[in-house]
Amino acid sequence: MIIILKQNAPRAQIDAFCEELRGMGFSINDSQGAETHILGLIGDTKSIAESWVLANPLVETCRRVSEPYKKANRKFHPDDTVVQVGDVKIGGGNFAVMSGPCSVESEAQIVEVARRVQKAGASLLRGGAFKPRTSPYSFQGLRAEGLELMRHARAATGQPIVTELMNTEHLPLFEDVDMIQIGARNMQNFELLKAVGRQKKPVLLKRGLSATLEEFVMSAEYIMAEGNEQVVLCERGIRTFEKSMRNTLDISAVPMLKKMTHLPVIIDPSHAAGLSWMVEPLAKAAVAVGADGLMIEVHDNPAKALSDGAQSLDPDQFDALMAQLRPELEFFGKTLN
Ligand SMILES: [Mn+2]
Repeated sequence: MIIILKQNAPRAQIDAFCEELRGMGFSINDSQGAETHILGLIGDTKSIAESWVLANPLVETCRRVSEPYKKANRKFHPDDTVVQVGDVKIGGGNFAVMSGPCSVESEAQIVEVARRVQKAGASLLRGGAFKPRTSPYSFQGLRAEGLELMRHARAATGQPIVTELMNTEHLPLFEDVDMIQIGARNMQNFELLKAVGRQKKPVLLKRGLSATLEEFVMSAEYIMAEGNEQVVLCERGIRTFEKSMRNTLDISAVPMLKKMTHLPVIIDPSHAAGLSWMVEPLAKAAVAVGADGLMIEVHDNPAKALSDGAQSLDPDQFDALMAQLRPELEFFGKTLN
C-alpha cells in the first residue's frame, strides 16, 4: 500500500504516524519527492483498512499496490533514482558510459583501454576478472589478479571500476571495487543478491537471458530489501528463436522498466547482438528509447581477445561511436558524465 501525504504535513506528526504503522508490523519506505510525499508500506497490508488510513488528517489518499515488487516500484518512489558511482551519476537525466574489455588480460591492455575509453567519454571502466563462461574449457579470467590490474587502471585514469561478482565467497576481494556487477547467469542467484544487498556499493544487475521483466525487477527487489537501493538495471539481450545474432535486444524493456520502477536502466548492445558492427545502431536506439547509460565492450585488439572479440569495438571505433552519440544525447537532453 502507498499512502500519499498532504503537502506540508508536519514532520513530527508524520514520524508519529510512521511509528504507529511500524508498531502494526509494517516496514516503511519514506519517499519525499519534488511534488509528493509517499509512505510505502511493506508487509501484509490486507489487515489494514483504507478507511482507517484515510481518516488520518495527514493523508491525502492511499492506494493498494498489487505488484509484488515494492521498493523498486515507481508507485513507491515517483522520482527517478540517481545512482552515484564515485563522481559519476547514472539516471535522472545523467547518462553514463561504462566501457572496457570483456576480460582483463594484462596490465598493459587494461591501462591502454582505460585511457582510450576515458578520452572518448566513458566515465566508468568495465572489465571482467571472474568470468562466467558457457564452457569450462574457455578462459575463466585472471580472477584476483584481474581485480588487481583493474585497480592499477583506476590509479592511472581515476575512472571508477565495474566488475562482476560470481560468488559470495569472493566478496572480500571486491572491497575496493566501485560498482559490483551481477551477471545475467546469476540474476536469480538469490543468496548472491542478498549478499550484495547487505553491502553498500552500487550494483549493476543484468537481466537473465530468459527472465521476464517482472522476474528481473524482483531480483532488484531482493537487493533493495536488504537495504541497498543503489541498483542499476541492464538489458543485455534475451534468448529468442532468432539465430542470426547472439541474443535479441529487448529495446522495449527500457520504457517498460522505467514505468515499472524508478531505477536507472542501461543497455549493453555488445552482448545483445554479439556483433561489433551492430553496437553503433543499438547504442543509438538505446539513447533514443530513454536509457540512462550504455555498457560497451572495447578491446585494444579484438581479433586477439581471449573472450567476446567478435562483439568488441577497437578504441578507434569507440571514438567514432562516442562522436555520434554526443549530439544525440544533447538532442534528448541527457548529460554525459
Ligand atoms: Mn563479454
